Amino acid sequence: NPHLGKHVSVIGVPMDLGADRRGVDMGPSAIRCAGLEQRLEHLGYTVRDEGDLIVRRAKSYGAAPESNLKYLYEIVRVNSELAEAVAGMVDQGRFPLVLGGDHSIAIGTLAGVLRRKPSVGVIWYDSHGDVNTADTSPSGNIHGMALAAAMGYGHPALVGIGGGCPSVQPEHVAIIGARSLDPGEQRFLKEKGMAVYTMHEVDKLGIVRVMELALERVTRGTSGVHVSVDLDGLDPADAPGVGTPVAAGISLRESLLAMEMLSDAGVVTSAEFVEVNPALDIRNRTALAAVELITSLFGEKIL
Ligand code: EXY
Ligand code: MN
Ligand code: MN
Ligand code: MN
Repeated sequence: NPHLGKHVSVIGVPMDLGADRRGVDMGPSAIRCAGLEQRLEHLGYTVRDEGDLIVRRAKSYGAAPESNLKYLYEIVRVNSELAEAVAGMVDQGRFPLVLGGDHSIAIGTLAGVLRRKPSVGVIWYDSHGDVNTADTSPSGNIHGMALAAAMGYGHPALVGIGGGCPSVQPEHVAIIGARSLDPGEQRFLKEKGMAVYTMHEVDKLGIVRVMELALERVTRGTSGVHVSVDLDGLDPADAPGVGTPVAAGISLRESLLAMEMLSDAGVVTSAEFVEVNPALDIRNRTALAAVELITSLFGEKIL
């Protein structure tokens, strides 16, 4: 177990403004409720729960007047706080584990990580690409723009989160599980030559080969790997409680194996689990799946 003996800081971000649909703000609570802390302690980690950031939700925080970006300024404010918190955890040698919340919080997590590890690799486990910008977004929902913003593309207020931190490099990213990409996103991904393992590759090559290829991609020329898991990457049968479910996804079994392979590689330095929506869930199944994925990522073995 490559992480064992390490210290973990858990921080919750009850954000749903980036999704513009209520419910994912309850994600951090549902994941804690599913037994996260005890499970990590059982694996031998020292866990410090830093609590939740405060997210203010009011109509007056609506779209920025000059753009179609919904709740832009509150999302920027919360993500700036998150970036500070995450950078602080890295400084203290603690593993940042961020609980969402909608996927817009990846901008803050990555900004914090990038300030300390300017060439971090990124695993983006998601049914979506999240590489829209204000110009290509069909919805104005910022969670669909998170990866683009972390790469330095999009509204200056989003790109500027973290105060001029470096950007994620396209060659350091692997997207896994994609099956819903907007036309503008398809153009972006091709133009930047990004590694996208869609469901086509997952089905054709199998999750093991896909993870081998993805690991090769995110470890070449990087220091450390950030794992960003959007629970909608999983099949809705295994993770029904997500804001934007997309059919024909990665199974929980395959996803657990994917996390185990990331753990075995011994390269992961931060992680986030996002888009759990308890309001749409069945008996907290999606939060329980998130906890299983987290413990697998942290080296839990069956035997
Ligand atoms: N691509 C669509 C949009 O930009 O509105 C849907 C994005 C959903 C994003 C989810 C969290 O990954
Ligand atoms: Mn996402
Ligand atoms: Mn998604
Ligand atoms: Mn930045």
